[in-house]
Amino acid sequence: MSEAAGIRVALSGAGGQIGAVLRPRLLDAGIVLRSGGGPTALTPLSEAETVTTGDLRDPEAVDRLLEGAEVLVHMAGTSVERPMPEVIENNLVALQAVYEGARRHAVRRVIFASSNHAFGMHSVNDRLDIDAPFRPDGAYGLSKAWGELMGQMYWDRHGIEGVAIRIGSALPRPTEFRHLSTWLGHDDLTQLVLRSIAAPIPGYVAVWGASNNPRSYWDNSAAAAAIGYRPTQSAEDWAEEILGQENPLDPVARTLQGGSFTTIDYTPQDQRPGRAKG
Ligand code: 15L
Repeated sequence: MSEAAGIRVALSGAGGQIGAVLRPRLLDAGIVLRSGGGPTALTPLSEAETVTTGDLRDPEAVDRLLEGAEVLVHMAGTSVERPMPEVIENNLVALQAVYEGARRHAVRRVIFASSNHAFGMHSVNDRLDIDAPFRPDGAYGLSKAWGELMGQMYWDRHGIEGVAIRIGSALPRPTEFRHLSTWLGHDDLTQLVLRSIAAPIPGYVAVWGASNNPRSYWDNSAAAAAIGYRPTQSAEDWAEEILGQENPLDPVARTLQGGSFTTIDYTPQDQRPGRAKG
């Protein structure tokens, strides 16, 4: 059991990759869980879990998910680079529907799955603190920047508390060179979400979603301390193995924090307006 025990939490995106990791772990922590699986019909994992389905652009689906919830953990949406119209529907239109639902149901706090890709065009040589400027690496990253600002706005205008978790690479283990900087282990992910649910916060806060990686691109000291997040996992435990492998990224993607996302539909330097064509 944890300090989050007994809190009524709605989890959107419960049928997704991160949702699947979180469901049993939030239940183990004593949370009373309502899991929204989008189009996927989920089977409750225990008596402490109820399940819903539906497209979150539909206010009735949002109502089913948020009925009785104190906190929403919003993991639903497009989670990879996709064409802008699709990202707008799933990550902007649906997010606003969810926040409006949070107002209707007097949800106290929304935990938003932001992403490192809202900052992906920063150089790998930069170490970003929590106030670093957004530099999205595509439509997906841009939607996460918008989502963070939406969280800030719903706190400022409507008093809904917010935590934006800028998720790095949430994987069972790091498998490639970039992950030595971006990995978020599942134990740390769970701790981060539980702290985001239960910690007292001053309204709206952002935090980097990363483990305790010595090669991290992000300085999480202040933000993590603010919610009492103390990561216990480190990508460095796999460094020897990973450094012996080839880096799968192309030469440009290796230089930018967002990795492979940064060179999707990318204009090379020598083809940009005003640049000499080589
Ligand atoms: C993300 O935000 C994505 O959802 C995930 O698929 C990974 O690409 C991850 O970031 C990452 O940067 O490794």
